[in-house]
Amino acid sequence: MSDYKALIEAVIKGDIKTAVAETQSVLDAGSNARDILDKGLIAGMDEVGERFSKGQMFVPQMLRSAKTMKECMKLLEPFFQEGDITSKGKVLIGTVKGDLHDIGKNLVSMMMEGAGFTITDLGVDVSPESFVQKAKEVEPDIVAMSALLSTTMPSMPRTIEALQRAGIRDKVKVMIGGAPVTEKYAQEIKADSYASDAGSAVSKAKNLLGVS
Ligand code: B1M
Repeated sequence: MSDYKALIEAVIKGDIKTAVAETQSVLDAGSNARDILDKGLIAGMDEVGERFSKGQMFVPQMLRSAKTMKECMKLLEPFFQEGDITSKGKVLIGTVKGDLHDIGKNLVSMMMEGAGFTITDLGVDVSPESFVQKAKEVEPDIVAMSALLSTTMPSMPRTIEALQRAGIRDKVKVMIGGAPVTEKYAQEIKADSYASDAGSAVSKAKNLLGVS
């Protein structure tokens, strides 16, 4: 059993060098990537969030921790690739308007890509109009939205309404997720699916499209 204490500490401190070295060292010791992600990197970010809520950490430190996590994720990325040749479906993904959080969204993209979906990633702060414009262009099977702020969640129903106005709501499935988002909210705004984490986003996407 690996101990992720040093990795968690390095993520909290935003110590990129130590965190990357620790990630490599637990990988070399035989830990699996999923475990490192969940029990090391995400556990560290959860503690960062806690400390931020209590006023013990501030935005610049949060940013540094986010950068640290991103650098470590680069080492884990190859382990999430399943190497499928044919696409399981097209996914258009973005973090909604007003929201700059992209770590969770990138993780969802990465896992979906690894599971064989073709991803178009619009990045962060994506307006309903941008989702619609790109959806017309790439004709995705799934429009996937991420929100990390309770204040940006209303951009999700706005995007669904915009898809409706553009006449493409019936041609796509809508999946939503992000820390403040819930299954109940997904039902309220008539999204087709909600996923609580990147792993379940993959299985829910497969269910939505009826692929295995
Ligand atoms: Co922000 N931030 N932040 N932040 N930040 C939170 C989200 C917060 C909970 C911290 C706190 O107060 N405890 C809080 C939100 C409160 C709320 O509204 N409920 C908050 C706040 C308030 C803010 C600012 C307003 C702070 C300020 O300026 N005063 C500001 C807003 C900026 C903006 O977006 N307009 C802000 C800024 C930032 C940084 C830029 C400094 C940085 C983001 C850097 C980046 O992303 N490039 C940041 C960070 C790092 C965080 C915390 C600490 C970590 C987020 C994260 O990356 N988690 C976060 C606290 C926390 O979540 N513990 C916090 C790790 C990531 C893997 O998890 O993103 O949840 P997550 O993704 C998960 C699932 O949610 C799910 O799968 C992922 C992995 O399994 N998922 C999906 C996500 N999207 C999905 C989509 C799907 C399905 C599943 O389908 C489509």
